[in-house]
Amino acid sequence: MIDSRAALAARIARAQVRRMDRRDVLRRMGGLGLAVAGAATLGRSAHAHQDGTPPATPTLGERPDGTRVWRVIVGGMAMEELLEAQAFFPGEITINAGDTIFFDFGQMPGFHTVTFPAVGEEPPAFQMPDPAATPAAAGEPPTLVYNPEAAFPVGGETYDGTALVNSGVVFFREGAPFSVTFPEPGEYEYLCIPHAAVMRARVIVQEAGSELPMEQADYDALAEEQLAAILDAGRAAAEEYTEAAATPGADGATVHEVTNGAAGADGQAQVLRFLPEEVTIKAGDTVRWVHRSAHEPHTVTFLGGEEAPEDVIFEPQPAGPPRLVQNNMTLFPQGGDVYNGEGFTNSGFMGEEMPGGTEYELTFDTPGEYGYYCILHAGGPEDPIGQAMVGRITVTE
Ligand SMILES: [Cu+2]
Repeated sequence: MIDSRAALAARIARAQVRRMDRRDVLRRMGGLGLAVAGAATLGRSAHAHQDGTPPATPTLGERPDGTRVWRVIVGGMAMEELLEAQAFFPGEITINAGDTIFFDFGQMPGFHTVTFPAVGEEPPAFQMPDPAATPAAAGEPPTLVYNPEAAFPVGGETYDGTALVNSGVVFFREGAPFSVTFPEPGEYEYLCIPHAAVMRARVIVQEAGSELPMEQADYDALAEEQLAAILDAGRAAAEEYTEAAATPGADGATVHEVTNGAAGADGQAQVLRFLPEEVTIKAGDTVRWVHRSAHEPHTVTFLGGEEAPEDVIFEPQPAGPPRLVQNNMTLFPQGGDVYNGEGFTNSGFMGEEMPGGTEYELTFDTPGEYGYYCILHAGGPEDPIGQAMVGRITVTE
């Protein structure tokens, strides 16, 4: 698990050789441009969208042929509080055969998909072992790639239950709106693949011309209520961990506990923060980060003078979309258990069933100020505290 410095430097060098200029890749993919330049991180996508033009929005309501266009909102966010709501709003909608639903990813989209698997079938896996990679040596982790069936659009925009329809990850849509038309009556479950643990919802399609139980305005009001309840649960979760609990450690040192992301409302509310963000300790003390975010992974990452690694490496292909390779530098723990400001030091993805587990400890033996960040929810440790998932440890004599 713990690389030597030399091995680590070699891995960084390898990763940089493989890393392509992201904008170049995106241009080849069809000019996705700035809006996706930081595709995998919430923080960067937020910056990029300030320059983007708003996506075209389909006209809601009745069409000349009597069918309707409805709206469901995909996820929600309170950016200024670093809270994310992982749900569809409303969670259930009843429409008629022939109607269309516009899935609104919003102006500040999260890392979401809208995915209707064929009825009775499992949704595509999000990541998988790279089919093109040579098998990993014993003890080495396999290379993972994002499954193109999950990351990119599949199946057009008509869903009748017989075949997969997937929006792909919103960042790869270049702002193109995603709407689905439902020609066949039935009850259809759908989900967001990256947040499959909690982000699931349902469309009920009645016979054409049936009486509708609710209007769009009713669903909008319901959506607002559901979003507010989830964000409130996130606020309550954040308030539980405002202080770093201190417990005695070895040799008179102290262990300070920092919460690495909290969750509420059964995981639909995600607090994308370290709680508390700033902790002052004495040289020799240990910080223990505890992951409390249910299914949402986070990292604790100190760059130690190295360049910030990309989490996803884009590899252009002769045809079709690029391969999206998961960087093992970010996924797996790196560095030792003492940090003095030098050397890339990373918890790996934390969470149950994640390589970094639910607890991560580092001892600090050298006075100084050490900024750190979550690779998945900030651009780097220099992002301002409070505007992305970053934190700071101040070590005194
Ligand atoms: Cu995070």
